[in-house]
Amino acid sequence: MKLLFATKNLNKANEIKDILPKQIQIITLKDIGLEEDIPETSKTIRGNALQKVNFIKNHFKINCFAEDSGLEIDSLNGEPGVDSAIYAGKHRDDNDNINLVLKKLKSKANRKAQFKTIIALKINENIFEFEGVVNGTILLNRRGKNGFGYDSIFEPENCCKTFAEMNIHEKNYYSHRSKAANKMITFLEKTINLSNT
Ligand code: ITT
Repeated sequence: MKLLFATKNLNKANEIKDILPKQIQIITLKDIGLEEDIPETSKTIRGNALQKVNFIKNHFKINCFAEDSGLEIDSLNGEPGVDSAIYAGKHRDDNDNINLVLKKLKSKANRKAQFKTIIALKINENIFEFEGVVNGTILLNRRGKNGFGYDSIFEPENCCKTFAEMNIHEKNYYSHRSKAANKMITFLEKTINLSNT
């Protein structure tokens, strides 16, 4: 089965490719020649995932999935949340976003947070949603060089490494994205004859 993954984020694409069974092949936005940004104007993570998948289906008429993810910090009332990519501004800079989080948490004792992913899958005209959440802690300082976004300051529960200290397989053992993707894979394996699509 061929499915378009509507993302411009190569890290996300690599993480998901790492766990997909070989019967599911990913097509990228590059493969369909889409260079413009897909609008993400919703106030929720779920709304953005739906917006991305509907945009692709309406314009290209192909089965696809999209995901939106965010970091939700308890003592910041769920911020940065849906604004995770642009927390420190529209220039979308991971380093600036991390600095802002660390600054806002400076006086806070509670550093609990969660990463959340919602995947929206559109097959023909039907939409299916899959959620993945991982709880953890925001560290005082960055640790590790791998990954992207807030990986270097997030340590998942029951682990002593940040996501940025893990390789892709280790991150996929814990991550919000792999939890949502594994639910989608189980759904596809149960409901669709992958070898005939
Ligand atoms: P799309 O093309 O898929 O939209 P994006 O990078 O714009 O890619 P989002 O809109 O979902 O992705 O933005 C989510 C932001 O949340 C992302 O830029 C990171 O800052 C952060 N984030 C999401 N998942 C993350 C992860 O696994 N590790 C670290 N940061 C993550």
